[in-house]
Amino acid sequence: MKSCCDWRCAITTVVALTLAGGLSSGDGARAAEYYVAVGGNDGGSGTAGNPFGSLARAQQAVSAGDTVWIHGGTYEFSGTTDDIGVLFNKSGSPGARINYWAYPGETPVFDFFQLTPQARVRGFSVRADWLHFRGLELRGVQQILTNVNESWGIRVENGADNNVFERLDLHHNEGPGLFIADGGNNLVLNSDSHHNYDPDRGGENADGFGSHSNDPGNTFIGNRAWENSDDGYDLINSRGQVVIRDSWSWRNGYVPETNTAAGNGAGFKAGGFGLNSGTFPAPEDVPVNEIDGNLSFFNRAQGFYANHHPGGLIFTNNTSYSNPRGFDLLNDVEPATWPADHFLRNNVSIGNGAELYNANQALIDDEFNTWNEGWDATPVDFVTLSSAGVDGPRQLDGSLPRLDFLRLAAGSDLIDRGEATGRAYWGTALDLGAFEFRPADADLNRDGAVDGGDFLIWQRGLGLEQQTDYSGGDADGNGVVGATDLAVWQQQYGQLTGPAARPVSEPAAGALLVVIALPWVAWRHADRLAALRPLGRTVTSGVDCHGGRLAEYAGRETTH
Ligand SMILES: [Ca+2]
Ligand SMILES: [Ca+2]
Ligand SMILES: [Ca+2]
Ligand SMILES: [Ca+2]
Repeated sequence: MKSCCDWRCAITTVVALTLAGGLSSGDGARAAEYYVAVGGNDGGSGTAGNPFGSLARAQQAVSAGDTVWIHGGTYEFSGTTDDIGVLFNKSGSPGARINYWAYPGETPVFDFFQLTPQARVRGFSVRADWLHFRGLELRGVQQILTNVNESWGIRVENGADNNVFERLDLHHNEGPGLFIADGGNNLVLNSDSHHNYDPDRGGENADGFGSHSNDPGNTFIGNRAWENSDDGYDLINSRGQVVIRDSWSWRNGYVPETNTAAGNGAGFKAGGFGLNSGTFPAPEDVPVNEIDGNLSFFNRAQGFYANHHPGGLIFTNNTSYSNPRGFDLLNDVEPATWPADHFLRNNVSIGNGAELYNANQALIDDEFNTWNEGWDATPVDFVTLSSAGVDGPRQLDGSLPRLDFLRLAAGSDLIDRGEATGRAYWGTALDLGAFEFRPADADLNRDGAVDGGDFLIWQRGLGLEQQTDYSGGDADGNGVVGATDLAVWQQQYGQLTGPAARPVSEPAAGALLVVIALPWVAWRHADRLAALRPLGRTVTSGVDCHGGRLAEYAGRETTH
């Protein structure tokens, strides 16, 4: 295994290994595949032609490394006896997860609305390790008793470790969509949690996602939380360190689809242990939760909230827009007793009632944010402030939709103004905010010249979507390969050192035809390799993986 320079690198490695385990687990020669379908037969063999009717039956059949393919349709749960829809208590093993995956192109829906015991209800209760859930929809978990707290869509508990929750859609549950009560190194990836509301407690407990475990390494990447009655993401009472990265949160804290106040309404509630310092962990045990690259807007209370956390939380490259409080850094620490300041770098706060709140300068360490250095964010810094499409379809690989919302506009002075954190970037440095600006550049094969070789890449790539770099032909960085990329190529044709070089006049139409017609000897093997290697991009791996300041910060002792 590669060496790690600090804990952030370790977390990245954990995520990489977690995913690798998930992706490889179906490849073992002896791995079996089972099928589940609505109306299937639990007395059958679970084969493609004779599927089981329930996940519970499939779980009896599987061993580590096996995959259960779940067909689309609605799986209804009912009765007054059981308080768990599906209990997962059989583990996979390292490198051999048990996969519970939606059959390709189909959406299995687990509907718990008719499950009505006199108890708090769990849709899925996950009490096992090395499982991978993918492509499932869970809805309708109810609060039956009126004198108890919330129910749960998915409750991760009893020390459940190393599970992956991917591309899940958790909604209209009377409690949190996904709640990690116990266990560590779980990854929640590209999942949605929305319209969850616990009416019998006035909506005070239905978060989109919650992680409240004593075990470290729970990680959230690429998720969306919206229209949940309490918070989007909540890390209160987590003694294990949590990372939330590249995720979105909006319109939390209301009775869903109304403007009626319900629960707390933080987009990202990044920690805290209540108000009684007698219950705080020892200073050395306070988790340094990391909140990086996230977008929070239209929430009822805060975009990002420290929630009295008695120690240094890390907020980097987040964008907070149109919340009453952009970054609320409430910190009840007695500096002589608890460890550190909240650490803020490269964040954007725009259009909030207060861009910064409870920001006691003795208790925060903030530089390179829009409220520092005179870099105020204004609307012209962004392509658009319209949030249209935020709840729209995800990309084919499950990643977040590619929108212009709150992306930096060309020429913004927030581009290349950030401090290095280890996060990948284009250009000469990290930008401020959640979305890195990718300059328009037609040197698609990264060989230092804009010429016919680049045109051929564009031609081959025409129509591609989900582009994240230049290699497929996306010259203007809007994620798709189309006419606007050809326009960039025309503009930059003949340049030798990229877009920063002297502008060259647009080639005449005749020249274009010549370019198309000529056999391009310049298209060599080396060019193809170069095309796969984005220029100027750092990668979050390797030994020197993070900025010295962060590494230094994470390890430092309290001296004040
Ligand atoms: Ca909450
Ligand atoms: Ca940049
Ligand atoms: Ca080139
Ligand atoms: Ca493009």
